[in-house]
Amino acid sequence: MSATSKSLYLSMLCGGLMVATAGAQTMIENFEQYASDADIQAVWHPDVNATITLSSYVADHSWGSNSMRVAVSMPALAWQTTVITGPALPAPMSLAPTQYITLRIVGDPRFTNASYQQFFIYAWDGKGNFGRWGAAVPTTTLSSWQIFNFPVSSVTAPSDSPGLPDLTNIVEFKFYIYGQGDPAGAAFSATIYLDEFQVRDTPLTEFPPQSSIRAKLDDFEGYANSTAFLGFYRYLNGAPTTVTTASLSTPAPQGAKALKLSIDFGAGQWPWGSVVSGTVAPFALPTNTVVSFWFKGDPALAPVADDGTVLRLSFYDQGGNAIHFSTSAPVTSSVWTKVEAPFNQFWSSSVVDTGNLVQWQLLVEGWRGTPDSTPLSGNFYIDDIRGAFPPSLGVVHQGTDLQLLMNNLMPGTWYTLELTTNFLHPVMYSFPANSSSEAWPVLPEQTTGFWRLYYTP
Ligand SMILES: [Ca+2]
Ligand SMILES: [Ca+2]
Repeated sequence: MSATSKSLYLSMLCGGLMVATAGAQTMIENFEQYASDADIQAVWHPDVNATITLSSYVADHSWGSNSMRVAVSMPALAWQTTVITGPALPAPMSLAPTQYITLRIVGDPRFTNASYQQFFIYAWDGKGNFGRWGAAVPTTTLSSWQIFNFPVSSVTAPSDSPGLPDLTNIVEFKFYIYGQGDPAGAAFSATIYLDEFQVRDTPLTEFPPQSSIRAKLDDFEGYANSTAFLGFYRYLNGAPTTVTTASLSTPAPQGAKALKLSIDFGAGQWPWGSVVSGTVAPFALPTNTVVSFWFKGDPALAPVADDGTVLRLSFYDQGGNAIHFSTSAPVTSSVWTKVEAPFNQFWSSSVVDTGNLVQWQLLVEGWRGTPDSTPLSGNFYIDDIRGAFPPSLGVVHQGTDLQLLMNNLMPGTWYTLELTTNFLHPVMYSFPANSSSEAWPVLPEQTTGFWRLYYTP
């Protein structure tokens, strides 16, 4: 017995060590080693349009008490850019394509003065080649820390680089802050903060706790007319040559109203039109969610349909990152189709906080086509966008007793719980969920039990 325990203990320890390796990260700079402005200015060197100082402004979940404050002035010059040069690394670094370059950053709403505002991390190799990763400078009006996670594999070579860097021999990093496009906007000054510049095997994510679910996204019953609809939704089209017009349509597969999108697709390739919802209180799409909606397309598009003929439903988190579900067949179908989108069929090119989504978008793309494709119009109908959330069951210990734990409940929804010990005499209880999780006692004398929990949408 003791040999078994010993080998079990050892195998658990190995598991722990492997996890540690898989979660490896290298902190390149966290600004904790500096005691004064002079200390940080001796190591990091801005150009004449920036001043760097040591700051005690740090993110809630960061380690330590220091960040770098960068005050920049952006004259009204096309492509105005400030460069902050970091120290030569103590030893060359090797970055794996599967890793992430991660940085904490606080942006500044004053960057909205510019028609182009990007923050880039540049990396040099030992032979003078360099590449970069970048994203828009955050301009949220709520001053707060954001996280950039750039896949190492997404490195690109700027036009003035002799070539992509050798990622196994990185010797120096610099930060480039673009603060003007062409033509330049008005001159402005801004302040950003940087911290915890690191290389990680996984993206750094610090999402807030998951919000509650939102069963009904929209059934379009609540809008008196298209003006009321456009008080909540706005149009977003792929190009000015595509025009979307929304109205309410009767009859509908649910209630009395459905949404009608009349889209005049412009000439050329990839034309798309969409409506984007207003921002709502954060809601979650748990991983067992099935989103469903009714859709009716337009056979007028059938002659031009190709792999660019797509219906897409997207959900956005508070950082503007989206998950998408797309399907093609309903776009050219003249009959109402109930489209079901399980969570695992949504896709994304970024890290999305699916526990706190705040917006959705309904998009129809006409075709991939060719540069010669001619304009064409179509009418599309949508109704009753909702999420279904199968509840889950588990038996857990509560002190010395057992209890049945019911999760993924929708507060306010009536559920039916069936209990049986022998399948002959099931007992049924109906109850309204008061929260997303509820417990049911298991009687001490009960040695066998079968439970079933369900609701009727
Ligand atoms: Ca720090
Ligand atoms: Ca409806």
